[in-house]
Amino acid sequence: RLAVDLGPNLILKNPVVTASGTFGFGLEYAPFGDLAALGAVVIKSVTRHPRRGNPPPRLVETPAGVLNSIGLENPGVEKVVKEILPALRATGKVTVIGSVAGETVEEYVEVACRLAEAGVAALELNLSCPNVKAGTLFGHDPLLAAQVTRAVREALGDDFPFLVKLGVVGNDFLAVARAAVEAGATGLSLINTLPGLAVDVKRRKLLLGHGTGGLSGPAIKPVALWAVWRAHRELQVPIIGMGGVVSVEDVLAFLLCGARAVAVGSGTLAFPRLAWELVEGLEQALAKEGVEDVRELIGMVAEK
Ligand code: RRO
Repeated sequence: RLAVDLGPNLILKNPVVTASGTFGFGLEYAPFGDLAALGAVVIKSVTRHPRRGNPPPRLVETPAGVLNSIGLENPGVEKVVKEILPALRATGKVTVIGSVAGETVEEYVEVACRLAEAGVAALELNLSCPNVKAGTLFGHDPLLAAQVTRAVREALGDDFPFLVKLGVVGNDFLAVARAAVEAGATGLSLINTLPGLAVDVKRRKLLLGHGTGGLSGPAIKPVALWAVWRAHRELQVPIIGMGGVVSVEDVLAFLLCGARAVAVGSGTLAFPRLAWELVEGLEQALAKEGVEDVRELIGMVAEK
């Protein structure tokens, strides 16, 4: 009843996945539930070399949601392939989606190939990190998005599934998405965090150590639903939808707008068991409404 198809060679047992970043490399959450029971675990974005990330503070809670400025902290692809992915696999039959970041086309290609060789089920190309230099370079320009996507597609061969992750501020996201799909991306992940900041009024100073950050949580949910709905209508490709998901109702809203999978992000920071509860809650909601197959709901929102 819950299985969804997220592109060539990529069937998920259910549509609930974790958003890159907020779930670390998955291992941090293994004490809270069986990672293999989730649709997939999307790991933190990985670069060629280790990165220390931005200065603290790197997280600020606001009533609208969480601001982060992690700055792409990660241990580098070598350690991820040699230590982290084997450890994740040792916990069970987890569907792992690797997330790739970089500053150049060559870096994206190298990291993508290393993760693919290490056996991840699919990849997400993160073209939209708001917190590092060049983080959004490729995601703000259809030509650059096409260039990096084509290079990764050629390196991975024809059948390997990979999605491109985009933000929706500072770009014409549909034009970028279309260019990426035409260049070989099999799907989209929508949306990354929105640019934002918080002010320490007493000290007349920006609160985050990096100054600016990326906003996630309830404030961005309507924006994310809009982006998923638009991309589904225009491009008809598999989409992982995310932004402010905390309830089964939110999961259903994203599915109805055209997402084939739905990611939980900052919601899991406050409530680590959220992803598992959503899988169970979704199963119960479908049974209650007599929906035989979750795929019946995808993109079925009426416009009036
Ligand atoms: O690491 C981060 O600061 C970060 C990344 Br790579 C991203 O894609 N989105 C985000 O909100 N933070």
